[in-house]
This record gives sequence, C-alpha cells and structure tokens, in this order.
Amino acid sequence: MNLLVTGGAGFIGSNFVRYMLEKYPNYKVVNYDLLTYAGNLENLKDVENHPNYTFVKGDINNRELVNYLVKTHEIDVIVNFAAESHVDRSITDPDIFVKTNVLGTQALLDVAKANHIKKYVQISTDEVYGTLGETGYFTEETPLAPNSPYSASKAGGDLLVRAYHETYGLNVNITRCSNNYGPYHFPEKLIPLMITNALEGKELPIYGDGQNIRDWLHVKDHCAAIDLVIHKGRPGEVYNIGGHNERTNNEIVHLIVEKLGVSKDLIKYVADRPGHDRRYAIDPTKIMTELGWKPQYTFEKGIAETIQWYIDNQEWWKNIKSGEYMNYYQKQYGDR
Ligand code: NAD
Ligand code: TDX
Repeated sequence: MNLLVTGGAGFIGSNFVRYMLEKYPNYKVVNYDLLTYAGNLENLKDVENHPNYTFVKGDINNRELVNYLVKTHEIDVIVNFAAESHVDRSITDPDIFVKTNVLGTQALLDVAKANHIKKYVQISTDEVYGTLGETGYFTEETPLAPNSPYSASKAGGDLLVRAYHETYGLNVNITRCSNNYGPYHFPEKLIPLMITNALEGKELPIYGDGQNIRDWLHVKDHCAAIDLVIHKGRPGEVYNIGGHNERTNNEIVHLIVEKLGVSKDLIKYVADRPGHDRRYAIDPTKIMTELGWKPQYTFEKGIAETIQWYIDNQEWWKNIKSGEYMNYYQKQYGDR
C-alpha cells in the first residue's frame, strides 16, 4: 500500500509514520507537511533514511503539488493529519484555522476524487461534539456543536468529508479521537507544557478552576486505531476513539508535580480560556466491537514513560522552546 500522510511532521502524524513503517515493511509512506511552527522533522530523525519513506514540504491547499504526488507515488490512501491544532491560538487568530482545516481539507478531497483514490481518512477530534455535563459520552450520533474556532473548523472539514462521500461516492472515514499524549507532543499543549515548565522550574498555569475534564489516550493507541480504520473501516463511517480515561486538569498537573518531585508552589491558577469546554468523554463501543480495537496502554504506564521521554529528550523541546529548530528548518527547507 502507498500512503500519503499529510501533517506527518507533527505530534500524532510523526508517531503514525513511524508506526506504519515499523509495522508494514512493504508499505511506502509519503509525508507531506508544510512545516509550520508545529511541524518538526526532528520528530522523524530516526526514519529519515528509511527506504520506504519520502518527505515533501508543501501546503495541503496546493492542489497541483498534491495531485502530482498522488500520481507519481501511485497513492492508494490519503490520511489527513494536517491542521492547525491549538485551541488557544484559534481564539486569537481564527483565519488560518479556516484556511487549513476547512479549505485545506476540501483541496485534499478534490485531489482524492480526481484520482479515484481508494480511501481518504480524515483525522478529526472529539471537540467537534462540543462539551458534556457531568454524565454521558460522545457517540458517533452525538450532534456536532463545536465551541471554539478550532473545533468549528474541524467540524467544517468533517462535513465536507461527509459530503464528498454522499455526493461523489468517495470512500472516506472520519476518526474522532480524544486528547492524545506521548512522545513528540508540542510543548504548548497541557501535558508537555507542564512537564517541561516543571523541569525548568517555571510556573504551571492552570486555566479557571482546573476542574475541566479531558479523556486521555496514548498516541500509539490512537495510531493503532487509525491503522484498523484504514484497513477495515466501512465506507462513509465515523469512528470515535478513546480509552475511558477521564482526568481533571488539576489531577494531571498534580500527578506531574508529584512524579517530578517539584514544588506545588509552581502551580498558578490563571484566567480561564474563553468558551472553555467543561468535559470530554468518548464512547468507543463502535470501534471496539466493529474493528476489534482495544487500547494497550494504562494511563499510569503511559504517563510515566512520557515524563521519562521528556527528561531524556531535553534537547528536542529546548530547541522548540527557544525557537532554534525553526531557524534551522527555515534555512534547510525555506526556499524549496
Ligand atoms: P500538530 O499541530 O502537532 O501537527 C500538525 C501538523 O500539520 C504539523 O506538522 C504542521 O506543520 C502540519 N500542517 C499545518 N498546516 C498545514 C498545511 N496547510 N499543509 C500541510 N501541513 C500542515 O497536531 P497534532 O496534535 O499532531 O494533531 C494532528 C491531527 O489530529 C489534527 O488534525 C488534530 O485536529 C487531530 N487531533 C489531535 C488530537 C490531540 O490530542 N493532539 C486529538 C484528536 C485529534
Ligand atoms: O496552559 C494550559 N493550562 C490549562 O489549564 C493549557 C495549554 C491548557 N490548559 C487546559 C485547557 C484544557 O482544559 O488543559 C486542557 C487541555 O488543553 P490543551 O492541551 O490545549 O488541549 P485541548 O484544548 O483539550 O485540545 C486538544 O485535544 C483535542 C488538542 O490540542 C486538540 O488538537 C485536539 O483536537
């Protein structure tokens, strides 16, 4: 199988590229990524010379280049991870979220359609469902009710994917996963921000009262679920992905403080995120029963390994936090 992975230089995409290259020695993977502030080729340093791996820098909105790649690499399946992914950034600058997450998705769908691609998989998020009260879960039938510009743009992308299936018969799947954590997670997001700030002795900013709940899943369990959806997902279906692992932000931050042995005094309660969703929780019954997916990581094991990864890979995140890696990649790839 020949895969075009868009956004493969980001957190989940890079874990997925590595997962597929390791698992399928006969598959070819083309990683197409714009290398925005969140894209980092250091995430794939260990596979950059793999014979089945190719990296191409580019924008998913560039139909000509994507079309050329699909044709020349005889692509069977497109898996779209490319997105602007940070809720806080979407609140201050929504434009780029619409451009990438809505228009970029449509550009990819057009190329997929024109080339009669075998399957198009859209990596979406549970945030499109909005927020839950104290009880209940998101199922695939939960109405879309996004609350942030980020989640609204992801919902817009999802609806276009659905429409290209209904209208043009494109074989698509949409996956909606809960919050991921694990190696190569960009240090603007809660877990890596708290680990790296704690290691630097910096403040740990918790929004509002810290009682917001997220449902955390190890990135490798997410990759395994996407692998199953590629191979066994039924045409046009949505699959929710989550491991029933709900934690408040307070619990997450206190766990990190304890594991790293730093002072609780670093914790600082700050102004809440506008439109802050209170609780996310996924009902994963469909993917478990239909495709046989089951998460392998317990949170205890996954978070301990992740904290250790950030201790062992300080150069990776210090380069990001200092802006060094952007200067380097601008020089390497800026004019390509
Ligand atoms: P990320 O921000 O780490 O990576 C996004 C990648 O997309 C980067 O490598 C970036 O360079 C690339 N990109 C951005 N705009 C592009 C464009 N116009 N053309 C080509 N490439 C572009 O994000 P992530 O956390 O790895 O998330 C990946 C996907 O999974 C996103 O679609 C996100 O909505 C979804 N998702 C994330 C989570 C999570 O917890 N992180 C959970 C569920 C779903
Ligand atoms: O400094 C912080 N303090 C804080 O209290 C940050 C960065 C976050 N938070 C809170 C906000 C959320 O309740 O922690 C929770 C998690 O925040 P993020 O890491 O920004 O993730 P979230 O907003 O839940 O969105 C994530 O999961 C779904 C990803 O960033 C999305 O791309 C994905 O779709």
